[in-house]
Amino acid sequence: MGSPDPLDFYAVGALLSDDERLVRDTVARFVDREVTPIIAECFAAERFPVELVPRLAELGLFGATIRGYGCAGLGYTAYGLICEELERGDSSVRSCVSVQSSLVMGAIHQFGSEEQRSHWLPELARGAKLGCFALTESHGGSDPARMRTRARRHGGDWTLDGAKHWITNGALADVAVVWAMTDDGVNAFLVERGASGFESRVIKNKMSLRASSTAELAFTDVRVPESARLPEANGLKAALQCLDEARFGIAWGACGAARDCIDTALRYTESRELFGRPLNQTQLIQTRLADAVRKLAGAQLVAWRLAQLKERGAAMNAQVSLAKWSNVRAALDIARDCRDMLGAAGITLDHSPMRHMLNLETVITYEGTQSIHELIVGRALTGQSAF
Ligand code: TGC
Ligand code: FAD
Repeated sequence: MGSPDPLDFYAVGALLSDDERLVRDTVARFVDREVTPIIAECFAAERFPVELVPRLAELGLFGATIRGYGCAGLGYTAYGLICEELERGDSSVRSCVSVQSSLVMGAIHQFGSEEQRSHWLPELARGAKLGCFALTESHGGSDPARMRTRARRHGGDWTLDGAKHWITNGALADVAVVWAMTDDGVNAFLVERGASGFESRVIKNKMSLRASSTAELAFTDVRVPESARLPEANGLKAALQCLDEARFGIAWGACGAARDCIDTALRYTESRELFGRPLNQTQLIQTRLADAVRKLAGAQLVAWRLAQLKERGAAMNAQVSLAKWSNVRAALDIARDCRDMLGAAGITLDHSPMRHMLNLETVITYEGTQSIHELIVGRALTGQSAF
């Protein structure tokens, strides 16, 4: 009979196509060889490993679900697997791919003109350019509808004034997708690095996602042409549609972080001897491991099913929200318990669970906090908006 794989208890891997397995194994090899060996040091040094960007591009991981424009044209399950394997390495690497793919390339692909698509997408796909997605403002990220960044029309041009906060890759990006209020509601603008009046400042001393670069952006009378406005991004709905894509990737990514934590705890408790026997022969450790695997297995099945719905264009916003919040919550709880099973050793960067745990504190906050997703699900259950 044998035993199920602890890291894939219900054999989700067996549901994958040969192509999907190839994607998963290729990204897994990349993570084992190029991310895992350097990531603790990057986390300690608060350094985003920019040297990985060309490799991520070579592997076709930027804009992977987009067809044409030099992108891989993969399905949603493959995109999910990419996110899962990358986040097994570190949430910061998955974050970079989520922002570039779902938020920047996704926005340009879905809401841009053909000229904007042909200009930007191939460059972003081959990693020659990096992008960022600037929606959040310091006075209230959960409520972007009340944004204060303003775009005013002057003949054929626009001027942007305002500030954005907590922007992944904000100080590294060649182009920012900036969401701003106009007289006709929310619009999105492509603002290039170096534009006069556009400044960025890296946010230091983060205790989470330290291997990711996060910045504040300031816009003072930044002049951009009408051709920099995404013509189809009319209203906050467009930004929220981009977020749905990224939230989907996070639901998968969380499974990767959780897998790495459980894998570490399984190996550690096997070799650690206490009270004359290996730790993994104690009842308490076994029930804790079983509980971690229960949470992971549920998260994996939700992620897999959500991908099936997305492939058919049938995934609803509330389903994405439940998956994002529930899977990240599961991964965070798993990471904390695995950290504890390693005792004091678990608080060091020699082992991954605490790094994942700290990262997941950001992951449960960005792209909509747990409370926001609970309220989105609550609205779907009752038909009443509590916002
Ligand atoms: P609301 O009235 O609910 O909606 C406005 C319009 O948008 C539509 N809509 C959606 N469309 C697509 N997908 C969704 N998930 C949608 N949710 C709503 C809605 O139907 C409506 O359309 P219409 O036609 O009627 O105009 O808007 P609201 O102002 O009440 O806000 C709703 C709320 C709170 C759910 C929304 O503001 C929200 O999701 N807040 C959380 C903000 C957030 O997630 N920010 C993320 C910033 S980006 C980021 O964190 C990147 S991290 C990247 C990384 O490093 O990985
Ligand atoms: P707030 O909105 O101030 O929320 C504070 C608390 O209030 C939370 O617990 C929240 O759940 C709770 N709350 C809010 N509303 C309600 C309510 N109605 N009822 C009950 N409780 C409520 N943003 C971008 O635009 N682009 C990025 O690339 C990006 N990258 C990020 C990277 C990092 C490392 C981090 C930490 C954040 C990033 N963000 C980004 C911002 C992120 O999306 C916001 O932090 C998030 O949306 C929450 O906003 P806030 O931090 O202002 O918290």
